Amino acid sequence: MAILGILHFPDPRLRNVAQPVTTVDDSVRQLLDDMLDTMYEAPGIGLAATQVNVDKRAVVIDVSEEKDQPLCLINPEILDLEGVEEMEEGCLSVPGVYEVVQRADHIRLRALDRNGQPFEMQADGLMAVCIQHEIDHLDGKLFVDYLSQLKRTRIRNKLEKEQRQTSTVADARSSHRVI
Ligand code: GNR
Ligand code: NI
Repeated sequence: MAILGILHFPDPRLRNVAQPVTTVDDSVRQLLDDMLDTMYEAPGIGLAATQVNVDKRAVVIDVSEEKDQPLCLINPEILDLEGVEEMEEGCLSVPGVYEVVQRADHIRLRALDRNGQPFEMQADGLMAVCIQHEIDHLDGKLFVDYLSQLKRTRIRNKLEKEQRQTSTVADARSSHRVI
């Protein structure tokens, strides 16, 4: 069990385009387990390796109510997109921000499972939105990229301010100062 640190917008490392996984070995399975722990703890319904600063095309998702249906996608590829839907999205890398984004509402995809076996699946609704959101992360893309420049700038300013405050508090704590 390990909880990994999650990068926050506008960290440039979130813009990295992740490398395909060449061999699904124990170290990749360990990464997926740590990502699941981190996602459930956050809590979130998905997490991409890019968000925990790992340069691999690996994603974990669980959109179930009971949080008992983990899905691991390695090297996911969209085969087909259909329809349009609007959903309010959030992102663990953009904490506290929720905005409506338009995406396909039905997708088909191919990926490797945690044993390295290729499989295909279809998804719609929240699962389809979440998979597209996670594959975007692997391509260095964030949901705020679909918003207007004005909204994105405001979000960046707000998060930068919060991050300055958080690091001031951390500095004070580590030097035993009271602020
Ligand atoms: O927890 C999350 N919720 C969410 C809600 C609507 C659309 C996408 C998501 S994914 C997000 C977790 C996350 O940041 N994954 O990258
Ligand atoms: Ni996200």
